[in-house]
Parts: sequence; structure tokens; C-alpha cells
Amino acid sequence: MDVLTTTAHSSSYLMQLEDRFNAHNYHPLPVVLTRGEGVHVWDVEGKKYFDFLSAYSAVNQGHCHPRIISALIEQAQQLTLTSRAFYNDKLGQFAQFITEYFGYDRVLPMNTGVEAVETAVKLCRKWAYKVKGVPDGQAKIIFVEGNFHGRTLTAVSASTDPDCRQDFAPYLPGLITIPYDNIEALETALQDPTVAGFLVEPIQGEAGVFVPSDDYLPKAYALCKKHNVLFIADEVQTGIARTGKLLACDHHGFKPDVLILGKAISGGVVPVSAVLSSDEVMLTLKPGEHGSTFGGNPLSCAVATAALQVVADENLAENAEYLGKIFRQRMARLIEKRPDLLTLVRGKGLLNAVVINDSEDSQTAWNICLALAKNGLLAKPTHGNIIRFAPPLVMTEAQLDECCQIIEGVFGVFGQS
Ligand code: IF1
Repeated sequence: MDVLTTTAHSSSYLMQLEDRFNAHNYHPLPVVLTRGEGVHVWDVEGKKYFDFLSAYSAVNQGHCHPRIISALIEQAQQLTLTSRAFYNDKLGQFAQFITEYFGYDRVLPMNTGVEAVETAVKLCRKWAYKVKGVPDGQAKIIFVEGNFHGRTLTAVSASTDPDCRQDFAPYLPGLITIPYDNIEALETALQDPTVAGFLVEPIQGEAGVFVPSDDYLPKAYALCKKHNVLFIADEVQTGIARTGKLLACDHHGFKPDVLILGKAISGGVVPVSAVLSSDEVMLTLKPGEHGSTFGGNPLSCAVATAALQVVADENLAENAEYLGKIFRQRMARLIEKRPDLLTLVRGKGLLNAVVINDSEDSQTAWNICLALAKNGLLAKPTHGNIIRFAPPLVMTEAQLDECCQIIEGVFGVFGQS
């Protein structure tokens, strides 16, 4: 008998099943999805939605992109995993492809975004001791307030969000947090010669799509150069064309010393993440000092290669840039109509958010998302009163117009019974 059937189960049954047998580490919107194609997803009752979350920017290429799925199927029928105990015929080719694609000497492939963050932290520390000459055990890495880098103990040790870190002590030492978008604070922190890295999201996604001042990132990069500190960009969410350029750092004309990628690097098909950097940084790691069972497996290499080719061939960065401008204009007009409900829209490319004119702990944003779902558009609040809007980058202008009409319709009447 097929255990995981996709028929005959209602949404309510499936939600109860998950509630009974799964950990309660999420509070999902009450929608049970069973199919995805492009910018659309369907629930088990057959209702169709526009996906305006894109699995937190993992399906930038759209759900089940045919080129990525066929790469998955072809490789899955040949070889999925060898471990790195042996070579495989895909990793070397993938490593050459992705390093040329992003312009780096070397790649270290992992699986989830947070594993790539952990890898970057280990590389930074190794570089600190082997190259910079920081005394053993004293390397520090600077993070910024409001950061989100994942759910491991390193990531939560760097977090300033109580929900992310409460009751997970003791925390990893050697991590400093400074205010985001504050160059003076960074300059001060860099006076410490044991600092080896500055790890930052070019745009803070989870915090609520905070776009820093235009000169913040380039100035921060220049300061890191001045102090022989690695600029480490966490582009797990902002990368892969999401913000209107291949990388969010591309808006500022510099290349991070260490680049962290995840999510859409595989088009949301299988977990793939990667760290890219120079020979100087990467070759500080020797055999046996880092790795993972699935890291660099042939299936991931085949899928990620296809997923990145789709980004280039379908001009997804340019599309994100173009549609993002239209979206923010439409939302700005909506704010003029409903200043009682909305305060602002912000973002870059197709990573945007609207801030609801209500307290963080209000149910307003959640209730708006419920209303949006009823009208065929899926989005979810990030912190309390902020709704993130991030559709797949394959969206057409006509589809975006239809989505804006849904959003304008819901916001237009919300709270005006
Ligand atoms: C959840 C947030 C988004 C990330 C950045 C690393 C990671 C993430 C900038 C880790 C992951 C995911 C995690 C997921 C929800 C989602 C999320 F709300 F949590 F913060 F996107 F904003 N760096 N973000 O955004 O990558 O290990 O998850 O592959 O944990 O609830 P991962």
C-alpha cells in the first residue's frame, strides 16, 4: 500500500496528522499544498494559489521547473550518492561550472544554508590562525543585530532574536554583534586585531527585508580590506537573482571574500548549499578537516547546474529587477490609499515586504495573510507586523498585475467591515 498517498485526504485531516505526529516547531498558515508548477501551487482540495513566498526564496526558478526536474530524473536513474570517500564524475565539472559562474577560485559544497554558514565560520577561523596569524583560539567574527543565518548553535549564538536563541545556551564564544547599517560601529569593532571576519546578509530577510543604506556594504567591504578581515556575505536568501542582480552584492560592485549560497542554488528541488572563496582561504582546509555525507553528491551537482543555467538562460535577475519596481510602485500607491493599515514597502528586486501599521504582536498581518490565501495568494508574516512578498522570479508582468490586484483588493477592504 502506498503510505504517502496524495488522494482522499482532506486538508483538515492532514493538518491534524502533522499536529499529532510532527514536532510543533512551526506555525504554518492553514493551507495544505500538494502540487506546484511555476508561480502556482495547489492545495489538496484543488484550490490554486500564487506562491508569494517561494519557499523563502528557494524556488526562484518556479516550482518543479522542467529543466531542473529532468536533470534530477536523469541523474537519479544513474547515481545519487558516493560520499567523498571516492570521486564521482559530476563534482569536478560542477565545481568548475559554479566557480566560473560566480567568479571564485574554489567551492566547498554542502547541503543546507546553515551548513554553508557553519562552513564559512570554520574557514574564517582556520584562515585567521593559518594566514592572518591570530593567536590560536582567539579568532572573532563580527555579526550584525537582527541577523538570521539558520538554526544551528553557531547561528543562534550569533542571533539577537530571543525566539531564535532562548534556552539554547551555552552559546559559541568568539562572536561579536554590532548594529546593522552602522559603519562607525563596524570601524570600532575592527580595531580588535583578533577579528577575522564580518559575516552579514546584504539585505536582512527574516528581520523584515531591511535594505541598508546604499554606501553601507561597499564601505564595510573597504573597511574589512583595510583591517585584513574577511567580508563574508550570507546570500542564502538574497542570492541567485532574487534582488535583481545575480548576487545582492553585485548592486554595490564588489565581490565578497567568502560567498555563502543555498536555497535557490538548486531551484528548491534538493538541498544544496555552497561556500565560494579564494585559494588563500579555501586551501587552509586540509583533507579530513571538514565535509558531509551528501556534500557535493552527483545528484545535487546535476540539479544545481541545471538550476543555475535556468537563472542565466531565462534572465531571472533582469526580470526580478523589472517586476520588483512595478510591485513597489503598486504597493506605494496602496499605502497612499490605506495609510491607516500600511506604513511602508521596502525591498530590492523581488524580495519585498510591507510593514503593517500595527504592533508587532498584533494578529493583523496574520489575518491579512489568511485573507490573501482565501483570494488565491500565499504570503506569510515575518516578524509580527511585516509581510514578506517574494514570488518566483519566473513571474510574468501579467501575473504580477493579477497578484497586485489580489493584494490591493484584500488591503483595500481589510478592517473596513
Ligand atoms: C526557518 C527565516 C528566511 C537564511 C539566511 C541562512 C539560512 C537562511 C539569510 C539557513 C534560512 C529560512 C529558514 C527557515 C525559514 C527561512 C527564513 F524566516 F527563517 F529567516 F528565509 F528568512 N541564511 N532561512 O534566510 O538556511 O539551513 O534553512 O537552508 O528556519 O524557519 P537553511
